[in-house]
Amino acid sequence: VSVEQIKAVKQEFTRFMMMYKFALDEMNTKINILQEEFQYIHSYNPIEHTKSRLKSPESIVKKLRRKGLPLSLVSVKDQIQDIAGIRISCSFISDIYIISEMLQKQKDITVIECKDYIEKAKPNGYQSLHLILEIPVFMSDREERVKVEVQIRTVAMDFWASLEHKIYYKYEKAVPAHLLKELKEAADAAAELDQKMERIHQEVESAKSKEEADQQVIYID
Ligand code: 0O2
Repeated sequence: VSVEQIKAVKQEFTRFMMMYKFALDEMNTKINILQEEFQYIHSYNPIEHTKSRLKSPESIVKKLRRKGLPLSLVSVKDQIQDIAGIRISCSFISDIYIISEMLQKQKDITVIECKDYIEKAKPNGYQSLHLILEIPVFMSDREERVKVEVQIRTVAMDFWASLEHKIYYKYEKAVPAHLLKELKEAADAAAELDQKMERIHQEVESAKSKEEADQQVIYID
């Protein structure tokens, strides 16, 4: 293999990853717009925080190997759906579905997949709403449709998932049974807390709406 060939491959890969970076930028802008506008109209912010990342080349290669796929950009583009990933943490369960709906309704977004691990949690207790969305990215000489994975969850679900992820990697995927049991109990406790917070939130929101409606009534003597 010549130096020129290596240079060309490197350049092609950098261009390929740039496409995902632009898709992340676009999706982040969409989320920021929703957040800002929602805050203005409803006087509350449905998003606690967001975090986005591009999958590292090492993780991409690992995933290709795990799935038994060939090492090519075509198979990466077709088969790996989370090269560009955004995680949105919300305060309440209802916020998750509000954000998801607002994104899914946008005309330039194609919904490739929607996995609801809130409606039906994973056996280990994992909860989250996963969307695979495709958006157009316009570059100097071409237009590409690029996939972005959006994970939407509550702060409690996120807290649990980060601990579980750490434990999973610490024990190199052979987590002791007692820890798995405790993690499942923690997930159930987090789900219960989310439901309780949701009930309180709904009560406060309906009191707020009633107050606003009352203020709009004009009394004429
Ligand atoms: P990382 O390190 O976050 O990138 P896929 O493997 O993505 O093609 P799969 O497994 O059907 O297909 O996707 P799914 O179920 O939508 O899960 C994808 C991502 O969700 C994972 O990415 C994790 O980020 C998260 N996730 C799913 N299950 C769990 C879980 O049990 N615990 C935690 N902590 N996170 C989970 P990666 O690529 O596995 O990992």
